[in-house]
Amino acid sequence: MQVTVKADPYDWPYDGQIDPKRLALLLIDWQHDFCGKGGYVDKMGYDLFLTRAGIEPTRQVLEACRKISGWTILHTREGHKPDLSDCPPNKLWRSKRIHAGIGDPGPCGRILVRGERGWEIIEELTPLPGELIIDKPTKGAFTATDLDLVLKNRGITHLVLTGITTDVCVHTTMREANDRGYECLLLEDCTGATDYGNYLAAIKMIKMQGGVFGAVSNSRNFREAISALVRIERPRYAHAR
Ligand code: C5J
Repeated sequence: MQVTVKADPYDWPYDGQIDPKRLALLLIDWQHDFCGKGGYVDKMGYDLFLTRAGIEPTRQVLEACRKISGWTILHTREGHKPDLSDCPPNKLWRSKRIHAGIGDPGPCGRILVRGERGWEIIEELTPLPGELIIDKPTKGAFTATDLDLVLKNRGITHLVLTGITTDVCVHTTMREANDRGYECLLLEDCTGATDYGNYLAAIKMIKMQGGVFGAVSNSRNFREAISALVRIERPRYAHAR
């Protein structure tokens, strides 16, 4: 029996079977700066409700994946070195122009700077020992990082994406992954944008052209697929909690 995730515009993955050894769950930029009070997104004046909406569904997916040993779970963090030497001048200029200057002090420490409170991953989704963390100064997680190398070394070919924000770091990462041949699935209730229209548009873009960047599903469908997998292959996952 094949286990796939009910998704749009095709049941995922394209090659017809979830294989945990070849799959990574990506948790993109679940940092205080993007969904916490006093962080970067808050400082820009956007509604935190939109970027926080995906926290609980993502927590449930994370919990389900953690029950399968060997499953790769990978967190990313956007942020810059304290001296901002890895921050392009135009990115810095734009942020200062809207009074949310990268490196400026704020209620969560210096905005988008590594090591500060705002840069840390929120408590609900804190990485466990053994889970991978990729730090990136960029929107896309494949640029200026060793993400591709890390995934290839593990034989990973399929990615399930969650994170914030849908239209920026999640979309950029999904596009980068798709161009590199990874088979991608975005869980639409496990993500959020700073603008609801942009969220909807970002989801729609993925599904165009027969799934131009992959497919879209939700946390419930994904968790159902995982539990079917564990039931079928119980002897193989006898070590699962
Ligand atoms: C943004 C991100 N929106 N993590 N970063 O600047 O999406």
